Amino acid sequence: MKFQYLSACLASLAAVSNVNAAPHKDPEAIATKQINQMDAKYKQYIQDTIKTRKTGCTSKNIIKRQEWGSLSKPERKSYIDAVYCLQKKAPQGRNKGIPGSQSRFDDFAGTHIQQAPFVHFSGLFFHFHRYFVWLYEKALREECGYKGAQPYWDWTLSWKDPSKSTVFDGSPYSLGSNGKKVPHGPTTIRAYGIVMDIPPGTGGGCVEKGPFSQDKYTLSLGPNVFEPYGPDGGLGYNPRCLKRDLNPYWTNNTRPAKVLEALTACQDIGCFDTIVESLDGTHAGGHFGQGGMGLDTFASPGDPAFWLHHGQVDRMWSLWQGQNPRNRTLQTAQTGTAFNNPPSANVTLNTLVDAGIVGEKKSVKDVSSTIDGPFCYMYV
Ligand SMILES: *[C@@H]1O[C@H](CO)[C@@H](O)[C@H](O)[C@H]1NC(C)=O
Ligand SMILES: *[C@@H]1O[C@H](CO)[C@@H](O)[C@H](O)[C@H]1NC(C)=O
Ligand SMILES: *[C@@H]1O[C@H](CO)[C@@H](O)[C@H](O)[C@H]1NC(C)=O
Ligand SMILES: [Cu+2]
Repeated sequence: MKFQYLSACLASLAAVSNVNAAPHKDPEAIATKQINQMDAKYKQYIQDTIKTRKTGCTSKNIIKRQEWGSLSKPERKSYIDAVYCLQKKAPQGRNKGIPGSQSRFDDFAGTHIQQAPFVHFSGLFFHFHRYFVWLYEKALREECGYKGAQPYWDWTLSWKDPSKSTVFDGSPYSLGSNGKKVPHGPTTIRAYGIVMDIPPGTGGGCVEKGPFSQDKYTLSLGPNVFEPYGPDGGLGYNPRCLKRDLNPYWTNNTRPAKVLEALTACQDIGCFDTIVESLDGTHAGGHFGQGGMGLDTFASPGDPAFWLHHGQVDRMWSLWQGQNPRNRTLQTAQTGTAFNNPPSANVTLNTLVDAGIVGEKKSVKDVSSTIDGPFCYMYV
């Protein structure tokens, strides 16, 4: 029965020789269409809310975050140059708990290592990462003269083969290529009480081509969750190349149907978080699909692609909030430690989000909206 349906479907696809012409047969095309409708509803909400405003976040000053591939080549170049700039700026964290930091860029990676046990598998996951990406965007703009917005990586455009993504295609307008293909076994990761073997992907060595390849970027911090561990709990200086290991097995978990499932399954943020952070969910799919530093749930911001991946995670939260903003924007759930271990207080709107040395503490309430608190941006 299943096979008959499949062959009929393939026959009809072959007949029109255009997958998009038969969207009723392709579950991913159907999911994409529904995600686009949710995206339109989200944008409408933001635009309707700010259009009559004279002060605060208005339609004049809102920052519009775009998908990486929709930026022009000069725009992508200016983003890459700003990241290089941050990687050359003097660190501020060396005598503040991040002894291995060589730059402002490393300050951010070190802050993530420090905060990791509180901001993953917890009620602070979305809040911390929203604030953290915003602080990074702010540093690029204010410390490195970047004029644009933080871009995002829409995984659903490249889930079948991430090496074809504009983020990882290795061109001068990407964030560098896959890692060099080197034979290797699985990587065992240990974090938050989880032990997991990640099977090898399609690369595994140093980024070969494009920005952030071996000759252009040296990673300073980590690893924290796989061997050989870096010194001082990953916060010491451990110079080496940036590795990647693009892996379609994992990016399969970022396909449109998975994104749609996460966006539609839950009315409450605890449920939504559990689906997004699940090991077979979209968040892990993007990290593990990138491989290399992406496997390190503590030190992963050392790969510049982290910031585009978490742009998309934040976009998913924004889309979910935007479907029922009055109910969902200020929801909280869970506690402030991974799997509530060790046990900690419930997260409330007054809980403080700690950004260590890269930003002052802000309340959960303040970072819950991208337009009502100190932030003023949207995803387009
Ligand atoms: C992706 O995952 C689905 C569901 O787990 C599976 O049916 C499918 O074969 C996978 N596709 C690829 C290309 O691995
Ligand atoms: C949101 O809606 C749910 C029911 O779907 C309700 O239980 C909850 O109290 C609402 N939350 C807020 C913050 O309005
Ligand atoms: C924390 O949240 C749980 C689940 O929502 C609730 O059962 C518990 O009473 C809360 N604890 C406190 C101290 O508010
Ligand atoms: Cu994180």
